[in-house]
Amino acid sequence: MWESIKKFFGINYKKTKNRSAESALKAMKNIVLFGPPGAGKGTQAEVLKQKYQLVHISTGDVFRYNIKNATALGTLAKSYMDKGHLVPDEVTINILNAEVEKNVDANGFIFDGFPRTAAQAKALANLMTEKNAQINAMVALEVDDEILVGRLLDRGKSSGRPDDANEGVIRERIAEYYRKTDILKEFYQAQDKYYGVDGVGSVEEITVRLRGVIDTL
Ligand code: B4P
Repeated sequence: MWESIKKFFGINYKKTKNRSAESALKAMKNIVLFGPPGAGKGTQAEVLKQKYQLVHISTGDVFRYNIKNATALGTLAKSYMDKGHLVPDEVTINILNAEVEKNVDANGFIFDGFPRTAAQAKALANLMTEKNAQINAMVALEVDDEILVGRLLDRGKSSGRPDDANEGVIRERIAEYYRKTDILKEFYQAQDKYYGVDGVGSVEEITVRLRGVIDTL
């Protein structure tokens, strides 16, 4: 199974015997916070980054910042986000790499909303290998689709986010998740790094559940 997934993602993990590389592997905590749109990734990442002193990278936030500042990247990202589609991999992967490079002294990262495709997962694995680091866990917030739609419509009343304002666009985002993103569970399951957490309850209750996983890493 893992062999076929490795082939699918084109991954070539090199085993290192270098001691400093091994200690880097131990020292850093890198977590992929995963889940469908509206699962609460951004909400929980805000809490967890303080708790564990990790750098929080949200590709969605980077795109929204660029939209707000009317950059070329913002214009491009908006043309996809407004339809509920994913921004192309090449652009998103470059953004992620640049965000990681800005934080060379980090204790580790919370990746929020990245990876979302097979190509992004492959790029993240390669980046970690280059840095003698690894992804310690994919922690997934599990929430029913109808609850997601309700949460996002609710946020749309005040957020000003066009992708939250229209139920059709919200449902397209969820469909895009099942088309391109959901498959990544298998990728991390095959490495024994997948942890599913019930994402329904109060924000505080869910943080306790997430900490129950992260504290064991
Ligand atoms: P993102 O910015 O990643 O965000 P999201 O999917 O909308 O939501 P998230 O899960 O973070 O939910 P949140 O905490 O905000 O993506 C936006 C778009 O950017 C994508 O559709 C795509 O176009 C593009 N994009 C981003 N990354 C990309 C990538 N890697 N590749 C390609 N394209 C990419 O919570 C949602 C709502 O629920 C909030 O209102 C919150 O208050 C509420 N909530 C949270 N927890 C709750 C709880 N426990 N109970 C009740 N409500 C809760």
